[in-house]
Amino acid sequence: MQTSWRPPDSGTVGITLEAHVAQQMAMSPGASGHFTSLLYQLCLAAKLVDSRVRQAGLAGVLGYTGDVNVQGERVQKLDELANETFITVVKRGGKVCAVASEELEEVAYVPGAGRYVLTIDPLDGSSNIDCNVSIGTIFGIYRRLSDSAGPADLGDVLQPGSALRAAGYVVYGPSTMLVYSAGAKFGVHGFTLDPTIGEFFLSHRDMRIPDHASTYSVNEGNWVRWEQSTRDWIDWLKQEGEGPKRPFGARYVGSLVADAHRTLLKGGVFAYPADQKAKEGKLRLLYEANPFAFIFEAAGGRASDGRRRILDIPPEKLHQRTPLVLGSADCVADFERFAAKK
Ligand code: P6P
Repeated sequence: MQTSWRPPDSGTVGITLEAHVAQQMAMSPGASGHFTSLLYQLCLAAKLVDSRVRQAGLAGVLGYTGDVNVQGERVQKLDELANETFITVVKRGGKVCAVASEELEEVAYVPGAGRYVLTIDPLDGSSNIDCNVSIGTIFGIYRRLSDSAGPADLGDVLQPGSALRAAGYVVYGPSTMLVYSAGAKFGVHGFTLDPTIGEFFLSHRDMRIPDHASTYSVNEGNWVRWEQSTRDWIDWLKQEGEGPKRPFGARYVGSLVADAHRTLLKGGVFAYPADQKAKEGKLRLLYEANPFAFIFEAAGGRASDGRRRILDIPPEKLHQRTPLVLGSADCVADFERFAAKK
Protein backbone atom coordinates (compact mmCIF):
# COMPACT_ATOMS: atom_id res chain seq x y z
CA MET A 1 0.00 0.00 0.00
CA GLN A 2 1.49 3.35 -1.00
CA THR A 3 1.37 5.61 2.04
CA SER A 4 -0.10 9.04 1.36
CA TRP A 5 2.97 10.79 2.76
CA ARG A 6 6.38 10.72 1.11
CA PRO A 7 9.34 12.71 2.51
CA PRO A 8 10.90 15.02 -0.09
CA ASP A 9 14.28 14.00 -1.50
CA SER A 10 16.96 14.90 0.96
CA GLY A 11 19.45 16.24 -1.57
CA THR A 12 22.92 16.70 -0.10
CA VAL A 13 21.78 17.18 3.53
CA GLY A 14 20.18 14.22 5.23
CA ILE A 15 16.69 14.49 6.68
CA THR A 16 16.92 14.55 10.46
CA LEU A 17 14.30 12.86 12.63
CA GLU A 18 13.18 16.26 13.83
CA ALA A 19 12.71 17.59 10.29
CA HIS A 20 10.89 14.42 9.25
CA VAL A 21 8.47 14.54 12.18
CA ALA A 22 7.84 18.25 11.64
CA GLN A 23 7.06 17.61 7.95
CA GLN A 24 4.69 14.75 8.81
CA MET A 25 2.90 16.80 11.45
CA ALA A 26 2.55 19.68 8.98
CA MET A 27 0.37 17.21 7.06
CA SER A 28 -1.82 16.72 10.16
CA PRO A 29 -4.63 19.20 10.52
CA GLY A 30 -4.81 20.61 14.01
CA ALA A 31 -1.35 19.38 15.00
CA SER A 32 -0.40 21.40 18.07
CA GLY A 33 3.29 20.55 18.19
CA HIS A 34 2.92 18.59 21.46
CA PHE A 35 3.38 15.25 19.72
CA THR A 36 6.36 16.57 17.77
CA SER A 37 7.92 17.84 20.98
CA LEU A 38 7.43 14.46 22.68
CA LEU A 39 9.15 12.65 19.81
CA TYR A 40 12.06 15.09 20.05
CA GLN A 41 12.31 14.27 23.76
CA LEU A 42 12.37 10.53 23.08
CA CYS A 43 15.04 11.14 20.45
CA LEU A 44 17.18 13.03 23.01
CA ALA A 45 16.74 10.28 25.62
CA ALA A 46 17.69 7.68 23.01
CA LYS A 47 20.93 9.54 22.29
CA LEU A 48 21.73 9.73 26.00
CA VAL A 49 21.07 6.01 26.47
CA ASP A 50 23.07 5.19 23.34
CA SER A 51 26.03 7.06 24.81
CA ARG A 52 25.79 5.08 28.05
CA VAL A 53 25.31 1.75 26.24
CA ARG A 54 28.44 2.44 24.15
CA GLN A 55 30.45 3.22 27.29
CA ALA A 56 28.94 0.47 29.43
CA GLY A 57 31.91 -1.84 29.24
CA LEU A 58 34.27 0.92 30.34
CA ALA A 59 32.07 2.94 32.65
CA GLY A 60 31.52 0.17 35.13
CA VAL A 61 27.78 0.17 34.57
CA LEU A 62 27.75 -3.44 33.52
CA GLY A 63 26.71 -6.05 35.97
CA TYR A 64 23.78 -6.14 38.31
CA THR A 65 22.57 -3.60 40.81
CA GLY A 66 21.41 -6.49 42.92
CA ASP A 67 17.85 -5.16 42.76
CA VAL A 68 15.02 -7.20 41.29
CA ASN A 69 12.41 -5.50 39.07
CA VAL A 70 8.68 -6.10 38.98
CA GLN A 71 9.31 -8.92 36.50
CA GLY A 72 11.40 -10.73 39.11
CA GLU A 73 14.50 -10.18 36.95
CA ARG A 74 17.79 -8.90 38.36
CA VAL A 75 18.13 -5.25 37.29
CA GLN A 76 21.16 -4.31 35.25
CA LYS A 77 22.62 -0.92 35.99
CA LEU A 78 21.94 0.12 32.40
CA ASP A 79 18.27 -0.76 32.87
CA GLU A 80 18.06 1.75 35.68
CA LEU A 81 19.98 4.39 33.76
CA ALA A 82 17.76 3.99 30.71
CA ASN A 83 14.57 4.10 32.77
CA GLU A 84 15.67 7.20 34.67
CA THR A 85 16.83 8.89 31.46
CA PHE A 86 13.59 8.47 29.52
CA ILE A 87 11.36 9.34 32.46
CA THR A 88 13.39 12.40 33.47
CA VAL A 89 13.43 13.75 29.90
CA VAL A 90 9.69 13.31 29.27
CA LYS A 91 8.77 14.64 32.72
CA ARG A 92 10.73 17.81 32.03
CA GLY A 93 9.17 18.04 28.57
CA GLY A 94 5.67 18.56 29.98
CA LYS A 95 3.80 16.68 27.21
CA VAL A 96 3.14 13.46 29.12
CA CYS A 97 0.67 12.80 31.96
CA ALA A 98 1.72 9.21 32.72
CA VAL A 99 4.51 6.73 32.01
CA ALA A 100 4.11 2.95 32.18
CA SER A 101 7.55 1.37 32.27
CA GLU A 102 8.70 -2.23 32.49
CA GLU A 103 11.04 -1.04 35.24
CA LEU A 104 8.28 0.47 37.41
CA GLU A 105 5.77 -1.60 39.38
CA GLU A 106 3.21 1.21 39.15
CA VAL A 107 2.45 3.97 36.67
CA ALA A 108 4.56 7.11 37.07
CA TYR A 109 2.00 9.92 36.92
CA VAL A 110 3.20 13.35 35.85
CA PRO A 111 1.21 16.26 37.31
CA GLY A 112 0.10 18.83 34.73
CA ALA A 113 -1.81 18.97 31.49
CA GLY A 114 0.31 16.54 29.49
CA ARG A 115 -1.78 15.25 26.60
CA TYR A 116 0.01 11.94 26.05
CA VAL A 117 0.74 8.66 27.79
CA LEU A 118 4.05 6.88 27.25
CA THR A 119 4.45 3.12 27.55
CA ILE A 120 8.08 2.03 27.49
CA ASP A 121 10.50 -0.81 27.89
CA PRO A 122 13.56 1.37 28.48
CA LEU A 123 16.17 -1.27 27.78
CA ASP A 124 14.86 -4.56 26.46
CA GLY A 125 17.13 -7.56 26.17
CA SER A 126 19.05 -6.64 29.29
CA SER A 127 20.32 -10.19 29.77
CA ASN A 128 22.38 -9.60 26.61
CA ILE A 129 24.08 -6.42 27.80
CA ASP A 130 27.15 -8.19 29.19
CA CYS A 131 27.54 -10.21 25.97
CA ASN A 132 27.68 -7.10 23.77
CA VAL A 133 24.56 -8.23 21.88
CA SER A 134 22.15 -5.67 20.39
CA ILE A 135 19.56 -4.39 22.88
CA GLY A 136 16.83 -1.81 22.54
CA THR A 137 14.16 0.58 23.74
CA ILE A 138 10.49 0.04 22.83
CA PHE A 139 7.86 2.78 23.19
CA GLY A 140 4.21 3.52 22.52
CA ILE A 141 2.37 6.85 22.64
CA TYR A 142 -1.33 7.20 23.50
CA ARG A 143 -3.51 10.26 23.77
CA ARG A 144 -4.77 10.71 27.36
CA LEU A 145 -8.48 10.02 27.86
CA SER A 146 -9.02 11.85 31.17
CA ASP A 147 -9.66 15.58 31.42
CA SER A 148 -6.31 17.37 31.36
CA ALA A 149 -7.60 19.71 34.07
CA GLY A 150 -7.39 16.85 36.54
CA PRO A 151 -4.97 14.03 37.33
CA ALA A 152 -4.38 11.18 34.91
CA ASP A 153 -5.49 7.71 35.93
CA LEU A 154 -4.98 4.04 35.07
CA GLY A 155 -7.67 4.27 32.40
CA ASP A 156 -5.36 6.56 30.45
CA VAL A 157 -2.75 3.79 30.41
CA LEU A 158 -4.78 0.59 29.95
CA GLN A 159 -5.76 1.37 26.37
CA PRO A 160 -5.74 -1.25 23.58
CA GLY A 161 -2.93 -1.07 21.03
CA SER A 162 -5.47 -0.01 18.41
CA ALA A 163 -5.61 3.36 20.24
CA LEU A 164 -1.88 4.00 19.81
CA ARG A 165 -1.04 7.33 18.16
CA ALA A 166 2.54 6.29 17.48
CA ALA A 167 5.05 3.61 18.37
CA GLY A 168 8.72 3.03 17.85
CA TYR A 169 11.88 1.37 18.98
CA VAL A 170 15.59 2.08 19.21
CA VAL A 171 18.06 -0.69 18.43
CA TYR A 172 21.50 -0.18 19.99
CA GLY A 173 23.47 -2.41 17.64
CA PRO A 174 26.47 -2.05 15.30
CA SER A 175 24.72 1.22 14.52
CA THR A 176 21.95 2.81 16.52
CA MET A 177 18.62 3.15 14.74
CA LEU A 178 15.33 4.65 15.73
CA VAL A 179 12.29 3.30 13.85
CA TYR A 180 8.88 4.84 14.36
CA SER A 181 5.44 5.12 12.86
CA ALA A 182 2.56 7.51 13.44
CA GLY A 183 0.28 4.98 11.75
CA ALA A 184 -0.16 3.31 8.37
CA LYS A 185 -1.17 6.62 6.79
CA PHE A 186 2.32 7.97 7.50
CA GLY A 187 4.27 4.74 7.05
CA VAL A 188 7.22 3.37 9.01
CA HIS A 189 10.57 5.14 8.82
CA GLY A 190 14.02 4.32 10.14
CA PHE A 191 16.67 6.80 11.25
CA THR A 192 20.33 5.97 11.82
CA LEU A 193 22.36 7.85 14.41
CA ASP A 194 25.46 9.61 13.15
CA PRO A 195 27.53 9.44 16.35
CA THR A 196 29.98 12.04 15.09
CA ILE A 197 27.34 14.76 15.28
CA GLY A 198 24.66 13.14 17.43
CA GLU A 199 21.88 13.32 14.85
CA PHE A 200 19.44 10.69 13.63
CA PHE A 201 19.18 10.81 9.80
CA LEU A 202 16.51 9.17 7.64
CA SER A 203 18.08 5.95 6.35
CA HIS A 204 15.11 3.60 5.82
CA ARG A 205 12.25 5.43 4.14
CA ASP A 206 8.76 3.91 4.15
CA MET A 207 9.76 0.49 5.51
CA ARG A 208 7.58 -2.39 4.28
CA ILE A 209 7.94 -5.95 5.52
CA PRO A 210 8.58 -8.42 2.66
CA ASP A 211 5.41 -10.42 2.00
CA HIS A 212 7.24 -13.70 1.46
CA ALA A 213 10.32 -14.84 3.35
CA SER A 214 11.48 -18.07 4.90
CA THR A 215 13.06 -17.16 8.24
CA TYR A 216 11.65 -18.05 11.62
CA SER A 217 12.80 -16.71 14.98
CA VAL A 218 11.83 -18.62 18.10
CA ASN A 219 13.57 -20.07 21.16
CA GLU A 220 13.42 -23.80 20.44
CA GLY A 221 14.80 -24.44 23.90
CA ASN A 222 11.18 -24.12 25.00
CA TRP A 223 10.16 -27.16 22.90
CA VAL A 224 9.37 -29.43 25.82
CA ARG A 225 6.97 -26.85 27.24
CA TRP A 226 5.19 -26.01 23.97
CA GLU A 227 1.66 -27.06 23.05
CA GLN A 228 1.52 -29.73 20.35
CA SER A 229 0.15 -27.22 17.82
CA THR A 230 3.27 -25.08 18.23
CA ARG A 231 5.51 -28.11 17.77
CA ASP A 232 3.55 -29.10 14.66
CA TRP A 233 3.99 -25.58 13.25
CA ILE A 234 7.75 -25.67 13.78
CA ASP A 235 8.00 -29.16 12.26
CA TRP A 236 6.05 -27.92 9.21
CA LEU A 237 8.42 -24.95 8.78
CA LYS A 238 11.37 -27.35 8.75
CA GLN A 239 10.00 -29.71 6.11
CA GLU A 240 10.63 -29.37 2.35
CA GLY A 241 7.65 -27.78 0.66
CA GLU A 242 6.11 -24.78 -1.04
CA GLY A 243 3.70 -22.04 -0.11
CA PRO A 244 5.83 -20.53 1.46
CA LYS A 245 9.16 -22.01 0.38
CA ARG A 246 10.28 -24.42 3.08
CA PRO A 247 12.38 -25.41 5.00
CA PHE A 248 12.69 -22.06 6.80
CA GLY A 249 16.04 -20.86 8.12
CA ALA A 250 16.40 -20.07 11.86
CA ARG A 251 17.61 -16.81 13.37
CA TYR A 252 17.28 -16.04 17.08
CA VAL A 253 19.14 -13.41 19.11
CA GLY A 254 17.06 -13.50 22.27
CA SER A 255 16.68 -9.73 22.23
CA LEU A 256 13.18 -8.78 21.05
CA VAL A 257 14.24 -5.51 19.42
CA ALA A 258 17.01 -7.24 17.44
CA ASP A 259 14.80 -10.17 16.37
CA ALA A 260 11.84 -7.95 15.52
CA HIS A 261 13.98 -5.42 13.61
CA ARG A 262 15.51 -8.17 11.48
CA THR A 263 12.06 -9.66 10.83
CA LEU A 264 10.73 -6.24 9.77
CA LEU A 265 13.60 -5.78 7.32
CA LYS A 266 13.87 -9.34 5.96
CA GLY A 267 10.38 -10.75 6.46
CA GLY A 268 9.44 -14.09 8.00
CA VAL A 269 8.16 -14.61 11.50
CA PHE A 270 9.13 -14.05 15.16
CA ALA A 271 7.23 -15.96 17.79
CA TYR A 272 7.20 -16.17 21.55
CA PRO A 273 4.26 -18.55 22.04
CA ALA A 274 2.63 -19.44 25.34
CA ASP A 275 3.97 -22.61 26.96
CA GLN A 276 3.40 -24.69 30.09
CA LYS A 277 5.64 -22.36 32.11
CA ALA A 278 4.62 -19.03 30.52
CA LYS A 279 0.93 -19.80 30.13
CA GLU A 280 0.17 -16.18 29.11
CA GLY A 281 3.36 -15.90 27.10
CA LYS A 282 6.51 -14.10 28.28
CA LEU A 283 6.36 -10.76 26.52
CA ARG A 284 4.44 -7.76 27.83
CA LEU A 285 1.37 -6.50 26.00
CA LEU A 286 1.59 -2.81 26.84
CA TYR A 287 5.21 -1.95 26.14
CA GLU A 288 6.55 -4.82 24.02
CA ALA A 289 3.86 -6.49 21.91
CA ASN A 290 1.60 -3.49 21.19
CA PRO A 291 4.30 -1.11 19.89
CA PHE A 292 5.71 -3.77 17.56
CA ALA A 293 2.23 -4.83 16.46
CA PHE A 294 1.45 -1.20 15.56
CA ILE A 295 4.68 -0.85 13.59
CA PHE A 296 4.38 -4.19 11.78
CA GLU A 297 0.79 -3.53 10.71
CA ALA A 298 1.82 -0.06 9.47
CA ALA A 299 4.56 -1.81 7.46
CA GLY A 300 2.13 -4.32 5.92
CA GLY A 301 2.72 -7.17 8.37
CA ARG A 302 0.64 -8.73 11.14
CA ALA A 303 0.80 -9.39 14.87
CA SER A 304 -1.28 -11.96 16.71
CA ASP A 305 -1.36 -13.88 19.97
CA GLY A 306 -2.08 -16.98 17.88
CA ARG A 307 -5.81 -16.29 17.76
CA ARG A 308 -6.45 -12.57 18.21
CA ARG A 309 -5.00 -9.43 16.67
CA ILE A 310 -2.56 -8.06 19.29
CA LEU A 311 -3.89 -4.51 18.89
CA ASP A 312 -7.40 -5.66 19.80
CA ILE A 313 -6.44 -7.30 23.11
CA PRO A 314 -7.95 -5.25 25.96
CA PRO A 315 -5.26 -4.63 28.63
CA GLU A 316 -6.48 -5.43 32.15
CA LYS A 317 -3.16 -5.24 34.04
CA LEU A 318 -0.13 -3.00 33.64
CA HIS A 319 2.38 -5.81 33.15
CA GLN A 320 0.03 -8.19 31.39
CA ARG A 321 1.80 -10.81 29.29
CA THR A 322 0.78 -12.13 25.89
CA PRO A 323 1.92 -14.71 23.39
CA LEU A 324 3.31 -12.90 20.34
CA VAL A 325 3.55 -13.95 16.68
CA LEU A 326 4.93 -11.11 14.58
CA GLY A 327 5.90 -10.93 10.93
CA SER A 328 4.86 -11.25 7.30
CA ALA A 329 1.10 -11.67 7.03
CA ASP A 330 1.25 -15.16 5.47
CA CYS A 331 3.65 -16.43 8.15
CA VAL A 332 1.42 -15.19 10.98
CA ALA A 333 -1.57 -16.78 9.25
CA ASP A 334 0.30 -20.10 9.06
CA PHE A 335 0.88 -20.05 12.84
CA GLU A 336 -2.80 -19.28 13.44
CA ARG A 337 -3.82 -22.15 11.15
CA PHE A 338 -1.90 -24.63 13.31
CA ALA A 339 -3.11 -23.03 16.56
CA ALA A 340 -6.71 -23.41 15.35
CA LYS A 341 -6.26 -27.18 14.96
CA LYS A 342 -5.55 -27.90 18.64
P1 P6P B 1 14.17 -16.16 26.05
C1 P6P B 1 14.77 -10.41 26.75
O1 P6P B 1 14.97 -10.77 28.10
C2 P6P B 1 13.31 -10.66 26.41
O2 P6P B 1 12.48 -9.97 27.29
C3 P6P B 1 13.05 -10.23 24.98
O3 P6P B 1 13.85 -9.19 24.58
C4 P6P B 1 13.34 -11.50 24.19
O4 P6P B 1 12.60 -11.59 22.99
C5 P6P B 1 12.94 -12.60 25.16
O5 P6P B 1 13.04 -12.05 26.49
C6 P6P B 1 13.88 -13.77 25.07
O6 P6P B 1 13.41 -14.74 25.98
O7 P6P B 1 13.29 -16.98 26.99
O8 P6P B 1 14.20 -16.72 24.64
O9 P6P B 1 15.53 -15.86 26.60
